[in-house]
Amino acid sequence: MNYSGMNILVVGMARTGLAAAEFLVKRGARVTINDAQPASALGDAVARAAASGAAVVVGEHPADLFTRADLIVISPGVPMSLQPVAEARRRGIPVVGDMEIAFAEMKGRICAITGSNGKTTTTALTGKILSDAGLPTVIAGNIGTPLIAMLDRDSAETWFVCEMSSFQLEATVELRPRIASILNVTPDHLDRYDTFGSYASAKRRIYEKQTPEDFLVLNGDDPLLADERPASSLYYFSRKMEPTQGCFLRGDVVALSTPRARGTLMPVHQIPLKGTHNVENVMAAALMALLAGVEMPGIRKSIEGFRAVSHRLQFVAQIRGVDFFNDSKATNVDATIKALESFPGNIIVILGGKDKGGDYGPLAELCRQKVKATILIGQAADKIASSLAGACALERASSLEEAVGRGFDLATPGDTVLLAPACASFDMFRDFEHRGDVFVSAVTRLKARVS
Ligand code: UMA
Repeated sequence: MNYSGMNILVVGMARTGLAAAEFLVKRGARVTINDAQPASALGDAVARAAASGAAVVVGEHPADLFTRADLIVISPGVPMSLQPVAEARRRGIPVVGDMEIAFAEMKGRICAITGSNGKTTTTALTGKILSDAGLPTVIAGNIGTPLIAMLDRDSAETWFVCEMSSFQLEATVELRPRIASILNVTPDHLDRYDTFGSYASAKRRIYEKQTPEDFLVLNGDDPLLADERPASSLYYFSRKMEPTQGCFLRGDVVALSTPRARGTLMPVHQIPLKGTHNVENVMAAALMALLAGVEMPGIRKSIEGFRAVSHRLQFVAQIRGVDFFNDSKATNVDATIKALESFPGNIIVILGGKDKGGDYGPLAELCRQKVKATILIGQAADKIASSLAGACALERASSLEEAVGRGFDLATPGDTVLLAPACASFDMFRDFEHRGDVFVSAVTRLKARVS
């Protein structure tokens, strides 16, 4: 694509916007980067944007900036429904995300992973298997690094293992992953989508441009994914059935049935990650790695050497017999259900944060069975309290640090204090990583104090 002389507006001045602006300026475009926040709230971003050679407009989204652009590059955190974006689209101005620009430029191949939960772990694991096997591998996307920032490592042999959120997928047009996977689709981000159906449709974009030479890996146990009809070659992973082509559980072993490999991959107990949802993540990663050309022994060895990604059911410390786990990435109800299911019982769970329009009711039965007490934080506390009334003891804390201390007071040896909030973090923290870091520091300080 020739961007030379094009008038391009980049919306959002954080990781994605800055990387996109730098990339497009280097290719000769006339770039304006725009953010709703004032310069005082944007820190170093303004200086970095200015240094890239882009014109910088902050503090508002002026309508004419959008309608004068030849192309708009939107950051994932900026909704397509934002009025000036919607108006530009109505006038036929293309609006795309950084992944679309990166894809158009790329010589290598994309292995794209989406889903409501498990994407980061599966992306990190798939990337590790490919890279351990000696394939040139880049891990990027929603996991933290914009794809467009990684093109300096592009070659015809490169695999870009890319975590893709629904926000990123809805801003794609021609993006065509060589391998794509949808891990699961459960309610999330209902503050940004009108309906669950429109959220699910965004996820499906991951395979809509695929052709028969591409591969799609789906969760065979997810009823929402039962009737997909891709043009690409379809593989399933499942804990409940044996697909004719895919990865599945046979007794307590993970097994494969594909044209390239058939038989036992590994016993489940050798998977070094907690929770049945992680067995699914491992199955998806194993299939994708196989499709990328890695052999079974290499896949097994890489899985055995894999450790939990930070903020995903991450063991933090044991204090006087009480285990502390950080699952700050449990930003929706389904992720919290999976976290609770990973422990036998005696859990003190910290829930709450910024509500995303979901229903907390599905947590009640698990709380009744496994949870000794729930400590509520953040804006969603009242809504969660009314959904969980009668299911378990409910307490409130005004900060995460206070919740950690209260959790420890309520616990006896053998219990687990689990941060798995079922909410976004933005009411009290910068993002879920910041929330997890605050939790880890509070636990570390508590440990130093009591030991
Ligand atoms: N902004 C506006 N106008 C708006 C909304 C936001 O100007 O109407 C500005 C904000 O003021 C801010 C900037 O946009 O300065 C933020 O943009 P961004 O949220 O897209 O931030 P990035 O740093 O570019 O991060 C994005 C992803 N963020 C989101 O999807 C919210 C990161 O995913 C991703 O790692 C990164 O691109 C690189 O690909 C984070 C995330 O929370 C981890 N993802 C959600 C999730 O996992 O649930 C989808």
